[in-house]
Amino acid sequence: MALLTPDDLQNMTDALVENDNLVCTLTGLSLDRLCADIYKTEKKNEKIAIIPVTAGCGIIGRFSESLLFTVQHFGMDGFITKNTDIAGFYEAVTSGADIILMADDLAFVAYNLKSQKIAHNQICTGRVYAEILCRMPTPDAAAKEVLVIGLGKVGTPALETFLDYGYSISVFDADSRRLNEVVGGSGYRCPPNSSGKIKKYDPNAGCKFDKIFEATPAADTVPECCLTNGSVLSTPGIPCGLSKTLQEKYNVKIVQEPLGIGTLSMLYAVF
Ligand code: NAD
Ligand code: 2YJ
Ligand code: MG
Repeated sequence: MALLTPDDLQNMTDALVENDNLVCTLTGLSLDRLCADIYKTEKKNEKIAIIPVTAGCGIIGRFSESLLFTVQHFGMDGFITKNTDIAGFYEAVTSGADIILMADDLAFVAYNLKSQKIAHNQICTGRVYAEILCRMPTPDAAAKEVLVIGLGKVGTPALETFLDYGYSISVFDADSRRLNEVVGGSGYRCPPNSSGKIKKYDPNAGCKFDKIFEATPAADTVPECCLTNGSVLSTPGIPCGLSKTLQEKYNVKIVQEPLGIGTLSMLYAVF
């Protein structure tokens, strides 16, 4: 389980603003409007409580603050509870919170106290980063091709989105067992009815991809042979899987931000 670090979050406020602009250029929708359209929900003045959690590895510097920035940047009312953990939960509820954001080492959730809707960060992150690629216009409607690198808890829900949009999906994971499970349509969180629509990425076949999704905790996962000039990489993975050299050589546009995009997706999932 990859935990965020305070360093990962150092530039998140700038990154969120820059990515919002880039997503708008690529899709014609701001992140806020994109999430509203994904979940068919709208915010209604909900009060959002962020509860710092000390369990496991403990409080991560800048984590709660980055969540509060995200909430306020998108025009919502939020606060960080003074208390942590269960005392923080009590404080959130008695202070009139409608939605709670809280994370331990294993899960980051949004919970709507009124509707009882709950959202999981990994699922909502995979979905929104995949939707960004799906909503970009494709020059040739028949050529709906995407390369997905990393088939874990974030990458797998992204596959469902690509399947929903009718994409032909090439996949790669360093774990060959996981790769075979996904291509075979079996195993943990594998999308149903995917058989025949997901194939193993073959770096020797010479295929170039305009759209690439990456969700791994490793660097240099995006190979040069899959790139073409102007490829778009939508990647929640930390650190970035594409080297600066290849990014510049192929003029790759990269959607990547460490926390806020996934959090916005979670909030719209529970509105
Ligand atoms: P995971 O461990 O469930 O899955 C990661 C997958 O990547 C695994 O299947 C693993 O085998 C594969 N992998 C590892 N190294 C690889 C390599 N060199 N090449 C190809 N595949 C490789 O992790 P996850 O929960 O899916 O998270 C993936 C990444 O996304 C992590 O870096 C995590 O921190 C990040 N993340 C970011 C956000 C965000 O908002 N930006 C949100 C959630 C997770
Ligand atoms: O409240 C805090 O400061 C900490 N307990 C936050 C813990 C954050 N958790 C993670 O980063 C885990 N990887 C799970 C959430 C996935 C989000 N990338
Ligand atoms: Mg994010």
